[in-house]
Amino acid sequence: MATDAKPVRKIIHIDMDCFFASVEMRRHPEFREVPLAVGGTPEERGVLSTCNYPARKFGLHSAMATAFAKKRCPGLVLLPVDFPAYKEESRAITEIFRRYTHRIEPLSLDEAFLDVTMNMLHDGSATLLAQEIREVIFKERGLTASAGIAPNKFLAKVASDWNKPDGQFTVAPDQVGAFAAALPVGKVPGVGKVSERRLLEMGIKVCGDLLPFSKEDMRKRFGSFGNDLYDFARGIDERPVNTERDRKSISTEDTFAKDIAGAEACRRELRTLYLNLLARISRAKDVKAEGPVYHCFVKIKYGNFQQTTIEKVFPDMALSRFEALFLERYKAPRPVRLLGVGIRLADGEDGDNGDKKENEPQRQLSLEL
Ligand code: TTP
Ligand code: MG
Repeated sequence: MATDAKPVRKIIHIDMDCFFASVEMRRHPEFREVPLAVGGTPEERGVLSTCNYPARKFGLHSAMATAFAKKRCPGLVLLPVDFPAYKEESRAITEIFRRYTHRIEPLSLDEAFLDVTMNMLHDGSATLLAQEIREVIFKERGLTASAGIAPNKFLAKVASDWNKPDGQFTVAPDQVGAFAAALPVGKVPGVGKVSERRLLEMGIKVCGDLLPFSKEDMRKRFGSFGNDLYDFARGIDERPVNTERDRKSISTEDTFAKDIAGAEACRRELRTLYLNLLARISRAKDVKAEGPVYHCFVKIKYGNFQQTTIEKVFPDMALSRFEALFLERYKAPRPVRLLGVGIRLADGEDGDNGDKKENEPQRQLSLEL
């Protein structure tokens, strides 16, 4: 065996089952067995964010117009979207992931890749590890999750759908080629309805049908995605679990129960925030907060929701730097609703931005429907 061979990676993709609806069913157990959807009302021409599995039996799904859904399923219970609750739940689930690995790439509020290559809790069985993570989520949070386990992100993501809901599926390293070859092209992440139709017109139903095409051919037909498709058809995906994505700063902020007013009151809060920031920085292992310069910033949101941020470069990140920034910008004695302090990171550094999972551009659009 070649000594420079890369070790086989172990990637778990976790996707919560009917996430928004599950959080609502936990609050309202009486809706567990009846068709339930979360979304906008027909009056506001809303759409479903998601629906539970009893509702899916009626053909209901995300992004369907609520008015249409109600016609299809007159007994449908509709609840409004409670975004803060789902965000909080997402944070709690991520905390569970962190017990097993810090290589976490959230894709949206309810979905993440975990690189567990180094975790030997079950003698290196990522399958048993995924089982444990799902059990812990259920025990501690009362929600079910599905998981896919594979040597790369592409296959792990596909596999998490295989036994959904409340199930998991493993693609072992020696099954990769066969699994990919048999995969219907429409299941490949990134192949939308249009590409799928084009592929079907070419007589290509499963990834295996793509094997005779050269990389050049694939690029001509599908542009830059052709490269990925060429690899995916062979079960290859070298993309790392990217914990650094969009992580540009590390910060902490607080919205006060009651607006505070005056420089003195604000300075007291800055002190608490500053200590919090230091704690965050020390927890975020890969952050190199060792200078030579620090891009410090302070955020102020006033009682009227007007917001301002001031940032400057300093040779250190002393509390007095943040106080100086605050005093330079604060319009006393206006009431302050929120204060935040942070440092901006140079590209490539790893932070601990709790809001990172909202940065996935495509999903963010749909999540805010
Ligand atoms: P998904 O994981 O796509 O769906 P889901 O968790 O509801 O159901 P499944 O069991 O099939 O995984 O999306 C996660 C959440 O994102 C979902 O609960 C609601 C929200 N969402 C939207 O708001 N709009 C959308 O169009 C989609 C697809 C999801
Ligand atoms: Mg989901």
